[in-house]
Amino acid sequence: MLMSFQERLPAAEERGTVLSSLLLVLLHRRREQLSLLLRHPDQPDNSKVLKVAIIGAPNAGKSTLSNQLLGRKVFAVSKKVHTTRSRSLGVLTEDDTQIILLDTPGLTTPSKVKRHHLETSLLVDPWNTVKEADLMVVMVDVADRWMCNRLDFEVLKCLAQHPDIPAILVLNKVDLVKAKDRLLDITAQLTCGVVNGQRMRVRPVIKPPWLKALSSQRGWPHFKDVFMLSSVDREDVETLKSYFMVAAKPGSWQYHSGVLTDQSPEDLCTNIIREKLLEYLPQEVPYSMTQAVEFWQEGESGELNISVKLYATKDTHMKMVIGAAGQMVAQIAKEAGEDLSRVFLREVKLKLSVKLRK
Ligand SMILES: Nc1nc2c(ncn2[C@@H]2O[C@H](COP(=O)(O)OP(=O)(O)OP(=O)(O)O)[C@@H](O)[C@H]2O)c(=O)[nH]1
Ligand SMILES: [Mg+2]
Repeated sequence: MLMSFQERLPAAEERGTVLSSLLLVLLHRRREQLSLLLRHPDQPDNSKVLKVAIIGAPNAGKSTLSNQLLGRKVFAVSKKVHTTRSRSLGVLTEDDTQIILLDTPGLTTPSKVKRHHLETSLLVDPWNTVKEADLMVVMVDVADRWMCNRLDFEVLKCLAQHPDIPAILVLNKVDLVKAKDRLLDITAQLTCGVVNGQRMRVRPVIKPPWLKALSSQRGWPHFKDVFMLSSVDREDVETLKSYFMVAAKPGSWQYHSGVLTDQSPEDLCTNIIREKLLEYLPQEVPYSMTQAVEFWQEGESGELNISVKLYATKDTHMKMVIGAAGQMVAQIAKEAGEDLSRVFLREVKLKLSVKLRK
């Protein structure tokens, strides 16, 4: 089925984008997706590749950046922490170059793993997959006053454990910072004033003496480059994308150009629904919800009919998800369905039902 579809494609040069979009449409069965993931990469002779791991604190904007780089929303994004629960990858194939983006969950603590129902593997080795990367992107939310003045210990540990992998610093959400000169102070602190082996020529950051004592643990003096950007700004994202394209080295592609992500269609669906639950439900409520895909079928005119059951652990939570006269669950189904239509490039009719399961 995939083969005959590919043969009908009009122009070879459009393959990257067209194929990735269209083949994803067909990926409504895990078996088909696996066959695509396992298919031999269709690389040109002069193929180049770069595997980029994006790490950072929860909510830094890692998934937003990944989506923007891919040009499609394949990762869930929300204003709440721990939107991403497990590492997944996005594949950007353009011309002769393949960029593999590893979107990782934000670092966490044992108490949060329990509270937010996260995978415990995140604690053992939060960024296990980083070791496969050719480039590490450390992302920091500059609008978060608590997080932006020092690199998190887990981030520093990760950098120290992989000294041979080049790392760059990305200061994200610059649109939210009014006094732009603050960005230079933040850069000086997070890089210990050294970028690519060169001491930065910025005005010194004046720190109280007690802060100076901690200075050796605050930043990382081995970043190759620093980017200050807003993941929601197309132009900024293009600049970073060009940097990746230039950094790519001759090597074999890992995936067929039709692959956009390694998430299964079902996972894409439940992650997008989770995103809406995180956006709409208060505090800890969405973290305790679970989901089961009950029905997944292609209709006669090509539309996807999907039915998902949402399980709440408390009666009060269930009432919140349903909302007055069922308005909340209807809104979530509508928005998630619209997002999924954009992901699968076809109409998606999403039905959600809510059940209590203690
Ligand atoms: N204003 C602004 N908001 C941003 C920017 N980048 C991301 N955001 C917002 O920040 C929030 C968190 O974004 P995510 O992409 O989910 O962050 P994450 O790092 O993947 O978070 P986890 O998966 O929880 O670790 C969302 O509400 C985004 O819309 C940016 O450049 N500017
Ligand atoms: Mg994320």
